[in-house]
Amino acid sequence: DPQPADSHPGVPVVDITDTGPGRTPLQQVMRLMRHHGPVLVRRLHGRDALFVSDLDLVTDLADETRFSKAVGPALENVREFAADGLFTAYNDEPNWAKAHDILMPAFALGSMRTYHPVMLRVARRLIESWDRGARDGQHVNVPDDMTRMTLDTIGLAGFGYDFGSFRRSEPHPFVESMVRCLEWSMNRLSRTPGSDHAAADAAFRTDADHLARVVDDVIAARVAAGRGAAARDRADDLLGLMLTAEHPADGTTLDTANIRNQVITFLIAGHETTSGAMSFALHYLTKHPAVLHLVRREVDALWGDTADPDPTFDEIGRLTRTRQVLNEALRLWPTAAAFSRHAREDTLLGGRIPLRAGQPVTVFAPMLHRQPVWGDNPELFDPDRFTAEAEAARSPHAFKPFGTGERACIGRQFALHEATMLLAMLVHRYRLHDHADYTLTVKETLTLKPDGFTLALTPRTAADRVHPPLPGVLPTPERT
Ligand code: FDE
Repeated sequence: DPQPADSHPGVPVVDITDTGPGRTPLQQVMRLMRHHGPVLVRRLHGRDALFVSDLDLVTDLADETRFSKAVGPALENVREFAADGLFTAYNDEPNWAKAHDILMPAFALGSMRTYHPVMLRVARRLIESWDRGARDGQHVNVPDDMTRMTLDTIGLAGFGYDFGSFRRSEPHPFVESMVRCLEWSMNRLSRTPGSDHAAADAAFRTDADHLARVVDDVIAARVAAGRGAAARDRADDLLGLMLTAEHPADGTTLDTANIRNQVITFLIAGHETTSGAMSFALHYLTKHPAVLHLVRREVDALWGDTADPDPTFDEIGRLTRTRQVLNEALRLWPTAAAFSRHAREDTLLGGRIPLRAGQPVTVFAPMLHRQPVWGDNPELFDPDRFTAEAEAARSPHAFKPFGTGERACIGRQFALHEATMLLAMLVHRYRLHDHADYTLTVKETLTLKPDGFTLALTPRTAADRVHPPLPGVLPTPERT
């Protein structure tokens, strides 16, 4: 349980009990930090939480010899439906190391080659649906469609299961249940002690049971496909590994209950965060024509006039600009905004803040990503912050959208490959019209996404794809 705040001399204590955290608790912390600075204790109903975004403190917390992941209060709530899945497992829970070791190879960079065709197939579903929107003059709902795409991708790539999200006019029921479970996890943090939440808890149980049922279907579909050749071919996807791979240490496989928790975990972790990141990136592209122009140059250089390019795995690795746009979107809005750490032994954080062993500290990425290390205009969207030179000159701890250390995001390469490819394909194919002059409003359901962001689309033409030479670049001399 939390330390009384007055044991942190010099750290401001902000009591939010009167207003509560509201529907946007993360953006509230951003406001509090803008006012009180990058280290603060937020007090709610007498419960204290220490938030930090100071670079030297985050650097200290990344020291794995002194600190490790804490399953903070928010993740404790997520544990109610993801239990000992990778994201929510305690460090010393045997299933964490076991599942981590078994699944790691499936997330190594080389494995992305295997997922590439599936990612491309799902990207084309989105494009088919956006083509229809463009033809009929309909707006597309960006975050909703990104979520369709990422759910289908993780379902097919990870588990050989097709959610068929683009065939539905409403989100897949799994998504609706999942979003309500995440909302319940978030809202449960701000409950007034003694108030009655029986109805909310019962609704949560229904949703959590629904998630478990869908996942049991996913697993059953694979087990039924059973011993056939098709199943053998897919034995190296996530589900195949979980059902068959033996842990090198003791030769055992994961138990059924844990496999269910892992599938729920991957379906959640693998799609909400990634779809939010792509949505923010598209938002910034529509607002920054000069940046959009540079991304167009990059994709046109690769795919030129081909109306339906066939992106290869290696081409995605060459989309430097596109990747920088994504990183810059994740800087301003890290869709998994916070993660928690705790000290292994009693210690002084950053040499100045006393911490007891096990006491949680929350690293708050949205404000870490706006610290002075980012220059004097951190609100400005500028992908040049992620050129190789700029990155080399900056501390690696200044940018933490994927967490840190051994509990950092296992899906990072997966998410980046999927998102970079889709963004590039969209920029190559469409003119993006900010028809509603959209003003960014960020919706929170533990993760972040732009609320109500829609675009109008028209196809780009061959003429759109002809670029004059870059200023300062001499034309190639004519061969004689
Ligand atoms: C993880 C993660 C993290 C960390 C958390 C803590 O520390 O608590 C973070 C921050 C993240 N993650 C983020 C993110 C973002 C994005 C876009 C993503 N993410 C994506 C993805 C995809 C997939 C599949 C995933 N993801 C997954 C995952 C997992 C499983 C985990 C756990 C790990 C361990 O082991 O712990 C994570 N992720 Fe992420």
